[in-house]
Amino acid sequence: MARVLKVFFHDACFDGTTSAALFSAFYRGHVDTGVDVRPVGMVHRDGDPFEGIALDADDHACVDFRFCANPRMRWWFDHHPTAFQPPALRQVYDTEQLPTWVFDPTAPSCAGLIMKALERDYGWTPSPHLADAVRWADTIDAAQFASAEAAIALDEPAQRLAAWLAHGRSKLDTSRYVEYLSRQSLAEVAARPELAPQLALVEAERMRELDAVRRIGVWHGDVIVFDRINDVGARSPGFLGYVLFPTCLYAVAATRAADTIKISVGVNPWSKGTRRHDIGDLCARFGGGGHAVVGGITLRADELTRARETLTAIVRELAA
Ligand SMILES: [Mn+2]
Repeated sequence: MARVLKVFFHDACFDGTTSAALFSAFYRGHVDTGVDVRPVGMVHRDGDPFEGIALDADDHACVDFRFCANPRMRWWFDHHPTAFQPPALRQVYDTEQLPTWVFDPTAPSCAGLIMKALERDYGWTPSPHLADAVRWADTIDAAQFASAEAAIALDEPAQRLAAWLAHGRSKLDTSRYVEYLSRQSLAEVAARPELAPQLALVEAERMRELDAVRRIGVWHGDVIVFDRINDVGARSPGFLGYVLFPTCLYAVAATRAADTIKISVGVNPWSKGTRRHDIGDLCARFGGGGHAVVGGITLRADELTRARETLTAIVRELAA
């Protein structure tokens, strides 16, 4: 029987899935060629996101997602400043100093952090197609685009796949996507029959979405707010918000899916204004997390009142 590796990754995220694909390829290439890799998508939520998650494989890794103090989580890589929740978990990381736990909040992407760490510690370098995906993870996760228009372009396979991931497909889909990406280039994965039709839909939806987002934006000072809580299944506008409302400093979106309500907060990367808040800290105070310039809070779908209060409180703080 093949040994099983579970790789927990930040779901619905280009960096998270690229990190998982990269680590899977490393494990197959360097640790155990016959390993059976099972990618598991994770979402940020209030409390311990690992509660009820079985660490029942032969080996476990967690990438681009919160620190898990369970010693069975042998591998951990992250770059989120809010990785340690509660913050006391930082002591476990500092005390144990496992060489297989790597944290660098200054890394633009987790995939980039993993690539550097694996080369430094194991002399392992990825295939060119994975190195290319890692470069895209750096660009996309750190929003290093020249303009909001460039950020929402769908010309490159990486950008079409990132848009598809942001649309929040099922966990089964992202797990399979990670498996594909660990073996094929972004262009090859995007052309797969399981994915190509979905990517075409993403492009068609883009035009309709621009119209919808233009209609629902509401200003609070220099904060643009997209409240889509009553429109179940509607998505966070992401960079579309900055294309349509280029003078905003902050964008806040509230969205609801079948089982979750999500509040996303971002600083306009192309704003001439000066950021007044640490978004990750702000979101962490409401049970979420993130980076200095982007973060979010995920609540259960039945926490409607709490979601509304959280949205109001966050907008008030940002606009003040
Ligand atoms: Mn990331």
